[in-house]
Amino acid sequence: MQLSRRSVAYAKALVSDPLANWPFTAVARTVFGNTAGVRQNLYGEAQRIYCSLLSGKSKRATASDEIGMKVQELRRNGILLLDGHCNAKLVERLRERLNELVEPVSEFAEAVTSEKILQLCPEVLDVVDNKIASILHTYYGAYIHVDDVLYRVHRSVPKEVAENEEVFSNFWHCDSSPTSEIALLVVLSDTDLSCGPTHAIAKQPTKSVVRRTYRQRHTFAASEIEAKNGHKIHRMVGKAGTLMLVETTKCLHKAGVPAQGKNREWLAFRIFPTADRACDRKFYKDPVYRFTHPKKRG
Ligand SMILES: O=C(O)CCC(=O)C(=O)O
Ligand SMILES: [Fe+2]
Repeated sequence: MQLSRRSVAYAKALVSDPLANWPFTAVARTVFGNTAGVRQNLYGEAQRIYCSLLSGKSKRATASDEIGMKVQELRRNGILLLDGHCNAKLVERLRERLNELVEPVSEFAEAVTSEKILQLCPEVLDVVDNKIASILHTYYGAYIHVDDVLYRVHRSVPKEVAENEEVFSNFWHCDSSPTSEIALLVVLSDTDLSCGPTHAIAKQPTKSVVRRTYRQRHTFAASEIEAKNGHKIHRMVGKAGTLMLVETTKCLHKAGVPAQGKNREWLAFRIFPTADRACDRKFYKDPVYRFTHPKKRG
């Protein structure tokens, strides 16, 4: 009885959205080496190519050596850490304003939504300064826009809860977004290992783990994999203003869990390439997201 109900539900899901269901999802994991999904990989890569071709030569020009090296690292690993990048005054200003706006979302986290931030604290976009924009322009060979920005405060969670429940993306995962997206994470409070930093695994090791070992978010033992295969786990520690660019669709990652009495205040920008110069470094909802997530946004 139970089985037949499950089969009917599966058959319905398969008919309404075949690409978002098994066996397509399983094939996509093997082909792409991430868990973002079929449409997310196909549309994401198409968008990268389209935007780069249409942005013209100016955005494909060679960058300075310093920027060029950072872009190489970002392309190779899907992860780039910029220690203490934002200046202290900007960090303090944002932190003060965002902490006035923050609201509880659960027992363990507080947040400010994208809509509220853009209305009441639009200076968050100052984080995407000339250096970050140059890195991203060179990386994409295209203009960029910000699709979404979120502020969160993560607080400590009892160990037995954090091990069994997903309280705030604390299980290893790849984001289900178009793979053209890059996340720009910024800590607004000094963050050491006890503050529950973001953890991430580079692109190539993620591919091999997803193809061989990773099955489900809560059963993945990353530290065993690190010890056995030498896959480095990057931990985003640093003083307030430290920033990390991550291809969160292609790199397994998770939130660390703050120890008792500790917390982490952080911002996450979701950035896409665009061929439209007028959108560069501004907030703009990405139309590709509508194709990849037909049910989520109207
Ligand atoms: O560091 C974190 O809290 C997790 C972040 C995350 O999963 C994401 O931004 O996609
Ligand atoms: Fe994530």
